[in-house]
This record gives sequence, structure tokens and C-alpha cells, in this order.
Amino acid sequence: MFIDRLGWNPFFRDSFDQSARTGAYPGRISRAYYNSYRIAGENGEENAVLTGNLRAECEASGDYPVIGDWAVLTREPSTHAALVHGVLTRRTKLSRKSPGKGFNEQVICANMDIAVVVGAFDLEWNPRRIERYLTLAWNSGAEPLVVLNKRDVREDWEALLAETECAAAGVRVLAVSAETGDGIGDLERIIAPGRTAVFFGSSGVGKSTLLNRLSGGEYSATHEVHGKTSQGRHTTSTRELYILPGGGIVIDTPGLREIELWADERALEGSFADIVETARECRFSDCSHTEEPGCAVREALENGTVARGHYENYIKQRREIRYLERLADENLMRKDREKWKKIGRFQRELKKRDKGGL
Ligand SMILES: Nc1nc2c(ncn2[C@@H]2O[C@H](COP(=O)(O)OP(=O)(O)OP(=O)(O)O)[C@@H](O)[C@H]2O)c(=O)[nH]1
Ligand SMILES: [Mg+2]
Ligand SMILES: [Zn+2]
Repeated sequence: MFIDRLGWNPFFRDSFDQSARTGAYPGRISRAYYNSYRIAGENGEENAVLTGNLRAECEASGDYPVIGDWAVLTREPSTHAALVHGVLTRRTKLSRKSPGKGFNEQVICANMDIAVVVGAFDLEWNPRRIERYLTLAWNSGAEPLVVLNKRDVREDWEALLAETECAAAGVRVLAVSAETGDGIGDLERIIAPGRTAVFFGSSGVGKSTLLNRLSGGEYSATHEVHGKTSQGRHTTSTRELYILPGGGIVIDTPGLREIELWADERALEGSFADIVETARECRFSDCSHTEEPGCAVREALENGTVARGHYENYIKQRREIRYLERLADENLMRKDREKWKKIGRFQRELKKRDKGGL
């Protein structure tokens, strides 16, 4: 079946069977605009919209279907338009905090097997930024991978690769060039048939060019949906899902400018695995690794086992995540207060009615 090529598997089939509604069929969201979706399925690609009920639910929760989601669809008998009734439980999701003050999760894409952090060896090379992306990758539930592109522009790329490997704390780092094709074979093998990878990272690192190279030039990076930047560069403006000739699936995303963390502290056990491991030797189990005596992390910092930039970023990210957790608690408490206010109002209303003899 064609949908097997889109990443359909027994997990989604079971969940689809449970949500059974007559005449329903599954499809995978391959593009999402505001209220309209492009769906890939057994019959190729088609447009779909959300049902009124689902739209109301999404508005209330802020959680709209995203690219990579598996949708439960029906066809409108008169117009043959496809309707999305809901999405199947996500196995993984890549999220960040919505830019701005509010406390909102923004889901970038769903159901990926591999979260590929893409960086480059040019001016964009920045191990601290890779560490941030990696925290999101670990939090997504997918397998993280780092790809450093534009190997052709730096003669000393091997030194930068080694430094990135330290920052990536055990995650595999591939050094490639989308331009020359060097190192692309490894990436191709990792994105095996039926597996879904998302490419995310800063703008201009070459995500779309990589996709283009993997697809043998079949999808041009100058695709019609890509607008031109002032420098004349084609920058991706919407997220899109592609099937590679080799059978792997890639979600290309526009470069992220702001990377606000949306993660719980467990994600740091992945993105800073080396530090978390070392911290087991600290004298105090709740050591903050800043001032306490007997801190194994600071010792590792002093003897050079852990790089200073890596350590500082760990402390910074942990602080951010704890702040996020406090915001989550406050959000919960606020919701709870609102709920009890409503209940109180309702009870007073009832009492009034009782007195009125209704
Ligand atoms: N020298 C060199 N240039 C590359 C390589 N890969 C991409 N580029 C160039 O880098 C620029 C940006 O590439 P894109 O593929 O558009 O980057 P992107 O990550 O998709 O950017 P956004 O869509 O804005 O997020 C283009 O001018 C590419 O030609 C490479 O391996 N080597
Ligand atoms: Mg792009
Ligand atoms: Zn410590």
C-alpha cells in the first residue's frame, strides 16, 4: 500500500481502527496552511479542511494538526471535499515555546523518527546553538542526529567537527557537503525507507539544499513556495514533507530565528549527557554545580574534561527549563482558580434559584 511508504505502521493502524467512523480513511499531513491542509494518502495528494467541531476544539486548546500528523478523514458526499475529523495520537513531536510572552507550546511537526539538527561549517557554525537545538530534539522523543553541512567551505572542518562532537554529548555528528555530495551517503542510509526525518536549524545552513541533494535534484530548492530573500537567496517559508527516491521521508522546515526552549529537565539528560553523568559524583544530590563544595562538574570544568561554553550553556538551559516549569505550575494554578470561580458562581446561581422557588 502506498501509505506504508508515508510511514504508516501498526501503531497508527491500531489507533485508526479504534477511532473508527464509517467511511473514514487515513492520510498524512504533508503541508499545513492556516486552515487548509495538504494530505498525502492512498490516492495521492489532496486538500482538506478541518471540521467545525475540530476547529473549535483546536481553537480552545491551541493545538492544531501539524505536518507529519496522521489525520482521520472523510469525504463530503456532495462536494467530495476531504474533511479532517481529528489526528491520531502522536508518537513524537518537535516543539518550541511560542515566541513572545505567553506560555504556549508551538508544535513544529509530528511523528518523526529522526530529529536532524542541521548546522554548517561557515559563519553559522555555533556549537552553543547546536546544544539548544539538541535539547528540543531530545525532548521530541525522536532519535537525535546532527548534520554539519558546507564541509567544502572550511579546510579545518575536522577540528570544528571534533568540537561539535563534544557539544553534542554522544549524539552522532555527520560532516557533509550538499554542494559536492561528500558524506551524503551516511545521511541517506540513516533516513531508511518509511522513516521520517525532520531537518531543522538556522536559516541558510542548507537544509533545503541537502533535501535537494538527497532527492537527486528532483525537488528544487527554488520550489515555487520559496520566497527570495533580500540577498537573493531562496528561503523556505512553509514546512513540507517529501518522499525521497530511496524511500526515506523528510520534513523540511523554515529556519528558526528564535529558539525558545520547550522541554522538561529530562531532555538535558540527552543533550548534556556528559555533564549529567559527571554530576552523579557530586557530593550533594541536589547540587547546582555553581558553588557547592565537592562538585564533580566544576572539577571536570577545572581539569578541562568539560568545556566552559558547554557547561555555561547547560546551566543557562537548566535555568530556562526550571523557569518554564514554574510558568507551567502557575498556569495550572490559574486555570484551577478560574475553574473554582466558575463553580462558585454556578452554586450561587443555584441558591438564588432555590430561594426564588424555581
Ligand atoms: N558552499 C556550500 N554552500 C551551500 C551548501 N549547501 C547549501 N549551500 C548554500 O547555502 C545557501 C542556503 O541554502 P538553503 O538550502 O536555502 O538553506 P536553508 O537551511 O534551507 O535555509 P532556510 O530555508 O532559510 O531555513 C544557498 O545559497 C546554498 O547554495 C554546501 O554544502 N556548500
Ligand atoms: Mg530551506
Ligand atoms: Zn555539582
